Amino acid sequence: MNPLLKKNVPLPLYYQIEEYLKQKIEEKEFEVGKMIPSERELSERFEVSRMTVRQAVTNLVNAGVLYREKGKGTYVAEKKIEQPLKGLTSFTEDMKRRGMTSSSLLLAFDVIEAPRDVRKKLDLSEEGKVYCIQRIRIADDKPMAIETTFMPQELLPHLTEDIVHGSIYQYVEHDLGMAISQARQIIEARAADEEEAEYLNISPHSPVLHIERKSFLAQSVPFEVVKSTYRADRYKFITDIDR
Ligand code: 16G
Repeated sequence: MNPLLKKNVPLPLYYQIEEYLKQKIEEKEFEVGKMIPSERELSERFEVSRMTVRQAVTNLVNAGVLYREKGKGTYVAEKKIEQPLKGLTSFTEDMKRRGMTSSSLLLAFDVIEAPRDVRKKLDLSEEGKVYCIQRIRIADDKPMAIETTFMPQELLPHLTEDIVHGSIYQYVEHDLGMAISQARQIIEARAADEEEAEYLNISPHSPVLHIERKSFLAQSVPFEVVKSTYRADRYKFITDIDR
């Protein structure tokens, strides 16, 4: 038996190889953005079949620890951003806290008749108009999410493209002096469609996290419904739970 693997433990070989690769990444022997040894090299190193190695590598690719480049090899992915599910923060604040620079690419800034579901969620009348703002949120020059924000026009009559290039939360709180008090957020897993994949720079059908947030000002006045698509290979959401 190869000394790198343990025989007397009830852990499958591919799992042990996964753990080995993760440890090498943690110890920075395999560096972010660099290629890991080929399947052939790894199968020789562990003295196992290439199928076993492939299983381990595929699992780590699916978990976002590694990524494959067609015709080249398998590389170490950047560590995912850990986003706490506590505290109602904005993208700009989240990135700043991590020492990253945030920016947005504005895809759309329109005033439209609210779609039915949005109208209901924002407690609007039949004629209620909303801003429909679509932004790609970028951190350190990399696209992280596509966000579509709906906000009642009558609540923010002077909103401009310039403002939404920056931080909407900053504008609402600091410039308008309105307090953002709470939100409800739903997270679901999905596969990226063609358009999302292109904007997020991932392959079509890659896993993404779809998040819908409805946020309120004081006195439970809803002020935004935001539908976003986050790269599942770049983000994980963390929550502490008490019993
Ligand atoms: C976050 C929020 C989004 C909010 C935005 C404001 C999620 C899923 N979404 O991206 O609801 O509108 O921040 O960001 O957390 P800004 O102040 O930088 O414009």
